[in-house]
Amino acid sequence: MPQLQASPDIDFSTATYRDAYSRINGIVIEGEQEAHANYIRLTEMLPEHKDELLRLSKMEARHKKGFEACGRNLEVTPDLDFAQQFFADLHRNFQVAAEAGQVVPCLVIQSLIIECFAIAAYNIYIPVADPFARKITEGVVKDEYTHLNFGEEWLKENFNRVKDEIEAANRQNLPLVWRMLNEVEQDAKVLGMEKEALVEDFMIQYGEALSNIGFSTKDIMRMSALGLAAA
Ligand code: PL3
Ligand code: FE2
Ligand code: FE2
Repeated sequence: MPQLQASPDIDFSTATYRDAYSRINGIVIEGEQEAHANYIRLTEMLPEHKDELLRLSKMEARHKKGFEACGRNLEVTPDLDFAQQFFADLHRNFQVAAEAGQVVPCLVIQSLIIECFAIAAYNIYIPVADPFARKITEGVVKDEYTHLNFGEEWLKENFNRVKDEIEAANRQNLPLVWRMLNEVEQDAKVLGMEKEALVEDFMIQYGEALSNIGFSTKDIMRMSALGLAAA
């Protein structure tokens, strides 16, 4: 069970490790930056939750700073151009929904899909991270569960009214996650993270979230299988 070992045998100073880290580090910095912006944008659609959403957005800004420090610690420059491309499709779908005032796809994209993706990635990364990054990531992942919970709670309260919209947002955006996983597979492997473990953890987090919101097991199977064949 290499993923569970406390001190994996990884040399964090090799050119290969640092090259892969420049893209992964770029991805998490860009992801945290977009999450920060997305929670601020959500205040326009959910003014009654403004204070809570601003609190979440500030946490995302802190996460970004933490991961910037992880890159600096390894003397790596994050590849932010690559990272913007990596998130471009999800980013566009969020913007289009926000402009149309559609809160449901925005919550599905940010609070369900992106947060579950982050939780899976951070959980798998922690046991293979360098000691500095491990400490930072352990703090970050705790926060991400509260962000996921925000989306779950709102979607659960409005479940009957928004069920179809959640399914539509899932159909549009979940296949993008599998594409993103494929794009990051090689670099993640260099960092000691297996794609299978990422997929498995993501499926568990996402399935649990859908279940908490009110979907049946049958719905969850149907929804989370979408596009998975491509992974
Ligand atoms: C929202 O709070 C955070 C959004 C960040 C999304 C990150 C996705 C990461 C996928 C890349 C897998 C490698 C992770 C390595 C961890 C440092
Ligand atoms: Fe975050
Ligand atoms: Fe988050």
